[in-house]
Amino acid sequence: MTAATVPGTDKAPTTNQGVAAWVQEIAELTAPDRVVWCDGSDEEWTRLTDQLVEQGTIVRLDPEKKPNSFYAASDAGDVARVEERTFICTETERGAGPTNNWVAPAEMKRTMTELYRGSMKGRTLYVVPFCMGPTDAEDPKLGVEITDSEYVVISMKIMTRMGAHILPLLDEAGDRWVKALHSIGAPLAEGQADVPWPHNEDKYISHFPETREIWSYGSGYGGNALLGKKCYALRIASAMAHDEGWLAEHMLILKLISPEEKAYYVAAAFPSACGKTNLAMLQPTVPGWRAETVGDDIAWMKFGEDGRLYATNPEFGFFGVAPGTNWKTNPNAMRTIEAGNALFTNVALTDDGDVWWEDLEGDPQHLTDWKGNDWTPDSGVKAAHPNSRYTVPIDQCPVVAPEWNDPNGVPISAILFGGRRKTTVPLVTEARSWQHGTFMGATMSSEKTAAAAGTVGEVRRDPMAMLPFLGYNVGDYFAHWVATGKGADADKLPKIFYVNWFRRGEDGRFLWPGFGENSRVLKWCIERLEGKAAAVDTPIGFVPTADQLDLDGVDAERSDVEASLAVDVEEWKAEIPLIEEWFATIGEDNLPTSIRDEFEALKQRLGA
Ligand code: GTP
Ligand code: SPV
Ligand code: MN
Repeated sequence: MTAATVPGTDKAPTTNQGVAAWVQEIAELTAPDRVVWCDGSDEEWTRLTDQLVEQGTIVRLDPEKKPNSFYAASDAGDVARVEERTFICTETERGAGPTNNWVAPAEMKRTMTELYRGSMKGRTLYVVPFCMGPTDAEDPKLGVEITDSEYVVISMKIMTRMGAHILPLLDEAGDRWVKALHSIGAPLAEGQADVPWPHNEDKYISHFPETREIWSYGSGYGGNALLGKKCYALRIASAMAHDEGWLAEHMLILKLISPEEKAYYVAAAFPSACGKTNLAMLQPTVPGWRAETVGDDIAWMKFGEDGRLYATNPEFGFFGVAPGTNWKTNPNAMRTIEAGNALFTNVALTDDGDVWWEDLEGDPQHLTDWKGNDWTPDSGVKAAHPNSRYTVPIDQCPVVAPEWNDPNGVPISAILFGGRRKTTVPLVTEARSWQHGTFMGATMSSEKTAAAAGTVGEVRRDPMAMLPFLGYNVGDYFAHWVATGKGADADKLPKIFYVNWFRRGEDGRFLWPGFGENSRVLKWCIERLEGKAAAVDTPIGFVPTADQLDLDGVDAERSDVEASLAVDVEEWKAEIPLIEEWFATIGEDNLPTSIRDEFEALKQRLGA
């Protein structure tokens, strides 16, 4: 089939010739039955959701319970990001760095071109114009995703600013837009019946940071397929940020309002499934404090004219972990979901057309689990996949900050780094300086979660929670962080803290109650900024005692809180060889000397 014969190819609603030519080129390569330019309208949503219901990919939930909402179950082989199959394709291997899988761009393009050849046969090629971040930004970050998945189109509508209103920006963009190519890699032969979740065993999630392109193949799931999210807003954007002098980070953005009605903005980097969405929608338990949400997963941070660091959320929706979310842990997420317009993936389906997942209220006696099997409490398996998710628009969140869509962003006062560690890392530690905080971020570690395929629970270094999301060399990234601090007015820089909500007692229980109670830790951080709270100067940084935190009415044993705050020098000495190993992976040539200096200073303070 030649391009001219793919119906719809010539219907480009943009004057940007580069976009039209690229769509034509991809239509020619992938050979779909038709090309559809998405407008993001409600009619389009209805048409696509109706079609997906008909195909058996999604199920409409009872509108009385979840208006305009749907349930999808993926194939069991396509449930999470695939880090082993994620590639950073820079001209040199050093460009991608030791933490990424690297293949030279020309070689990757050769391989994938053959995979894409005819990969959309029997399907529709959708063109999705989108913008990451506010559309009225000075330099709006545009993209065009080509996909052959209706599920991806409706997910992109929830997660990004997409559709006809992006076209005027694209018309003016010249070549300042990202080509984001996605195919599930499941062509249909003439007359071949489709399956509910088509995908391909052979998966490639490839990035070309130097030419700002993304090529994704074989997966229809989340971060593999919604290319505006991790692929663009982190991997490609981190490379842009490095070149242009800003930061693209895996961080939530939270607004805290003190009893004196003073607003503070906090950004926090925790690895996948380690509490960003929950902290972003925090309902404080400390009297007098309020919280509002600006973003739950990604922050783009740039210096403003006043010398402060301003953050914007490039996304338009939440792609939240379902299990563990309930009216007690995250009431604001529950209210956001109740408002409707949500897509649930790999949760369980109730007999009365609603959804359920582990730890949600209710005591269902029968469900259809995420694999489509009958489930009862005696089944002995989880009803929802541990990485099951809800996708819902951010503006439905009852505590969304009014300024969430402000193109100038919000000024950040504090940055939190945090991982999931059973031992060693105290509930909260304040860094001595930006450079020390950068060292903390650079050496943070976390137990692996179900958000990525692989072994859950294994401790790995996850610098700034960016290990799977960095589009260039990790050593250059650390240097970029250090330089960001050096180039700024120290008084205006955010203070950096290291937190761990996940420390455990010998019997495995969490020492800290977490969730809304985390507001007590945030209150201490804010009071540190204001010079109002005390701390102990320990070898690893400033750590409060239990007396120095506001624990009035906390839902925890005093001794547990004390244990959560303990700095155990022996445990920290045991971290030293692990950090040494991590730095060896990065390579001394790549590691900034300032980070090495911080490490030597830590060793000295520990007597290690
Ligand atoms: P991604 O969307 O993958 O980036 O995850 P995330 O960082 O947004 O994590 P999320 O807030 O969705 O939380 C992941 C899991 O951690 C859920 O099962 C939560 O219930 C649990 N969790 C979140 N915050 C806390 C906390 O403070 N304490 C404890 N014990 N668990 C928490
Ligand atoms: C994460 O894994 O950090 C997520 C989910 O936020 S995904 O979009 O799949 O990356
Ligand atoms: Mn995430």
